[in-house]
Amino acid sequence: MKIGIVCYPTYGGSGVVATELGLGLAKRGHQIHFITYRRPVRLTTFHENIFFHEVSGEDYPLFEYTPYDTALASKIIDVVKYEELDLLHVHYAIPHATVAYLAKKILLQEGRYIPVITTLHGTDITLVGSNSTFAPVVAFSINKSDGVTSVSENLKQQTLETFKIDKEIRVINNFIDFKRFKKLNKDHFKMAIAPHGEKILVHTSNFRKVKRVEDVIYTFKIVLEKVPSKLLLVGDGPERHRCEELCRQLGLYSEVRFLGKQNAVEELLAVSDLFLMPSEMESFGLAALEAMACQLPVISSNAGGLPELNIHGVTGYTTDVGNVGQMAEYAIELLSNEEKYKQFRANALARAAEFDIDKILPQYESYYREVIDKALYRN
Ligand code: GMT
Repeated sequence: MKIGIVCYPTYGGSGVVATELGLGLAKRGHQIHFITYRRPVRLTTFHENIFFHEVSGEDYPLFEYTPYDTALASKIIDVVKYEELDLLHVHYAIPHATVAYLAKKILLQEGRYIPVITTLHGTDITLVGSNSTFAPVVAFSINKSDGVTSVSENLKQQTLETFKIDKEIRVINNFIDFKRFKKLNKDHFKMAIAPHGEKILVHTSNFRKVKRVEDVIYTFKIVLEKVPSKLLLVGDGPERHRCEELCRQLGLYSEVRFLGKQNAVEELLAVSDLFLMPSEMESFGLAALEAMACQLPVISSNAGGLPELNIHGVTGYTTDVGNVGQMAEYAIELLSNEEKYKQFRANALARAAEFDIDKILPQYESYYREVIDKALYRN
């Protein structure tokens, strides 16, 4: 198939999933066309089946903001026509589902029907999409997509509760590539971070409010009273500065390392012992899946789709949002009981294996075929 992928090219989970999906599909022989304003961060290797079409906005003194949506729609029309795409798969509803609909309508006038699949990733529904600034347009655009997928059952239910949706929503979970995310032997690195054999707790995110990184720090503070440990904070975003200040105020700064954005996250996960994800909302929790693939048990909140991934008492523990005392208690329990910890580690890996890229990609492929077949019938 010739597939156009529209996504945010940044470190956000939706862009990561879209890029890994494109890479995986290209390896399976499909031709993939990324259409976005910058080369996606995870698109680092050359592949003969991968093409990148950059959307560039025109600056004009009249525009306070460059009209990206218009430029994106025009680029989509171009790529669909000249590359003869079979399908357009847009990730994150805002504004991609809306722009895809506009492009589809324009192409239809020229006698070409391009089927569109929208994948809902989370905040495009829960945090941003449900806001009245966007809601009517988001609902309309989802309903106008030829196919809609959601990354968890919970997000599907939230979408149906938030909007009046007359489309079937197919749940296709996030996935993981075990060639990249696996337990690596990085003992020298571990020694540098924790020279006295301290346990290493880790959190990776884009440091937005919804991630509640402060809860990670408060949890760590309690753990540190009982278990000699270090905390790795990986990623960057609006809350990072406040978190750095909090660590200073709590006298933790020398026990915590802020590592900023990292490309080789798997190397940091490889040296860690426990992953923390206290999010306010999380449609799936890709970062937790990456950690589990590297054999890390997860202590997370029970928000959104997290309990679908992190099985309480099996792969880690889940608690109510903000219950740092309980999170710390669970962390201390796991880090102090070697037998239990080993079992949870094995369970985390086994659970992650259920989301192996080789299991999830075929679900996308067969959904693509279904949607394309329906569109051909329409023509
Ligand atoms: O919130 C993020 O970390 C970024 C966000 C995005 O849309 O880029 O991630 C969402 O999509 C990921 C991939 O499907 C999911 O694994 C994350 O759980 C989800 N984040 C939230 O729901 C907050």
